[in-house]
Amino acid sequence: MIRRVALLGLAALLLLLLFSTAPVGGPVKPTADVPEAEGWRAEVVVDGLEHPWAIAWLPDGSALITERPGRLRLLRDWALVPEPIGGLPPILSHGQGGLMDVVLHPDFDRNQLVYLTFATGTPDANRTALARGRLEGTRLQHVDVIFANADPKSGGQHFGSRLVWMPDKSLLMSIGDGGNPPVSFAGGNIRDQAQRLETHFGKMLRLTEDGRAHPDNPFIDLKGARPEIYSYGHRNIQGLARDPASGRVWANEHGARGGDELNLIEAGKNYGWPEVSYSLEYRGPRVSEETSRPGMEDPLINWTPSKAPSGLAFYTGDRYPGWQGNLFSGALVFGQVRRIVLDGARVVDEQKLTIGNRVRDVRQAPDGYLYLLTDSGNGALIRILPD
Ligand SMILES: [Ca+2]
Repeated sequence: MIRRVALLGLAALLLLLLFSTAPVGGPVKPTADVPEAEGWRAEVVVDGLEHPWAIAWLPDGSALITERPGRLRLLRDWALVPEPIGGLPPILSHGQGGLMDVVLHPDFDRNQLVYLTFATGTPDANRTALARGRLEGTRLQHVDVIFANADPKSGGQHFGSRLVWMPDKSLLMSIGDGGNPPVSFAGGNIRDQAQRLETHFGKMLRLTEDGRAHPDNPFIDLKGARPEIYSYGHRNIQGLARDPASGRVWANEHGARGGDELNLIEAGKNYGWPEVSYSLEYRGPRVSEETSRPGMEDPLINWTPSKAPSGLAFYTGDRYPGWQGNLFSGALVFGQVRRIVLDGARVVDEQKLTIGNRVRDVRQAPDGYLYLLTDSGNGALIRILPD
């Protein structure tokens, strides 16, 4: 009798395994609210910025700050120089687009090269682009647009765009999916392009320092594919960071309603959008019935409801006890920064730093402190201090 019950139990277990519809990796539990991080305080360094988007620190302790309407500002001796940096390429300020990310070349000390991502064109036909120029005093000289999306889109949504350097001085650059329905492209919703290797929409690119396709890119020999593509199936990556010790590249991207994601980015991989998502359409129904599929990467975090992730930093300093090796992800909607504790490639804990304004960027400065840019209220640069 006992043996028969055991056999029945075993059969039931086998049936359960056989017909289980759970995805391979298991559903990614949403993280809505999380506990407050302790041991920190915020102080405003400077304010009066208009929609600041990104900050890059210069070797002399000053910094460059982008403002989305198309200005590059110089912060010198902890004060904004009134006159913006001159010599920028033509920038389209429209909706979510404008001047976005700024990074310095790894050999900036020697070559003074500054890289900028921005929207260019017109409200009806615009592209995400990458420019490079040499910083001489308060002006960019020898400015070249070294990459632009091969195809124009219409409207003011989903431009991306963040940059991060790889150790071989190549550059990862994110480009958004082009916008929500009914924004169209080639007879369908433009967001479907995130799954099509023929366009740059909804992709992570890997470029040489001159803006060309990296020769090791995963689809470089695939006929019809854009050679710049590094990974695909992204909606709109707004934060990008690299762990210099492990080499892991982390990105956070927006869903529509819910389903914002943290992903570990690897060459050639498909991150699912819009075929696989935890997101809802703004009008209510699911974007997809599927949240996971073999051959597509599951997010490490599913932020539902949306926190609207922005800048992302991997913290390597020692200014705050216990924070080394953590990710810090800005949140536009909740006016927070999320502290994400990792164990290798796994997320093991998440906390929040409540700031109270939309956080657009999070960066670690050479002084070892974390700095934020807020783009609501009186746009500010904020320093996080241990308390
Ligand atoms: Ca995804």
